[in-house]
Amino acid sequence: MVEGTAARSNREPMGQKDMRIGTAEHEALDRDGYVLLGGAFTRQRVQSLREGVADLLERARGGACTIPWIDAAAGVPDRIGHMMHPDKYHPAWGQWLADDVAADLEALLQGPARHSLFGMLAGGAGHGYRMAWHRDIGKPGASDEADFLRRHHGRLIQFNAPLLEGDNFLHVVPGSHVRASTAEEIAAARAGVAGTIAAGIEVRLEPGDILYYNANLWHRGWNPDGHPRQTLHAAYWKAEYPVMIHEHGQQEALGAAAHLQRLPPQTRQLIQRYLDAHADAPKSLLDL
Ligand SMILES: O=C(O)CCC(=O)C(=O)O
Repeated sequence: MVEGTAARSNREPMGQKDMRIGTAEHEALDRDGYVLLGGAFTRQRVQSLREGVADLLERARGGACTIPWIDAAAGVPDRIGHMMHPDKYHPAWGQWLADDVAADLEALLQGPARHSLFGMLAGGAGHGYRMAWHRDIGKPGASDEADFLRRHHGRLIQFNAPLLEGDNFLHVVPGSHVRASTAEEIAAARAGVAGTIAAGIEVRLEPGDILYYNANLWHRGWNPDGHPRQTLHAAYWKAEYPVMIHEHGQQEALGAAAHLQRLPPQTRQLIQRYLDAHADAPKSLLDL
């Protein structure tokens, strides 16, 4: 890895949400495969999200829902999925999406967005977390790899938004999202956690920041010493994409009438579009 960090675009929190994504942010996403908005959310917003997570952990400890734990006694969760589902939902994330995030997503995708996945990357208690370098749904080495990546670029967006300080656990290879993989990248993926990519950089995030990125950027999660981490992590697609295999199976949980009714309108719309895009025989992105 080179010594480098992702450039940040500092923005006024709140009140500016319609203007947050402009030419510079689109250019960054197209050029680098990611855009980092520094200081995008207020302290109060971060606090409400932390309280939502604390409440979720408390509910899980009480048996109201199930989450994976690194150390249940110490209250340290492992990565949690499906936090928009009724059992793990908290109004803090529904309100945050509606007030602060939905407009960014739709500006970056240049059109209506739909829910795909929403959860939290978590770590702590000295429990090491190491991922191999990867593209999320790519075809490294395929002859049509670059065409495939270009076809879907700007139509999916993923984010990491940390709630704890010093989040430098995501590594990325800038500009790797719309070109064929290099021999080094393919070898790194094959080598698993021992793989290295010289052009990889660490993304340094603090609470209130958000990194929007193309999930087919070469990247990895890397927290070998198991430092505390709570990072909201979610993915959205342009609404016209049918629900695919990797995100399928949420329609029953998300479609419960009482659940939909309690969501703020913009958040409900993101979920409703997922329900509308349901496919009985879902495909892989590789086949779209
Ligand atoms: O830990 C991270 O920030 C990255 C997670 C990741 O790469 C993945 O879920 O595919």
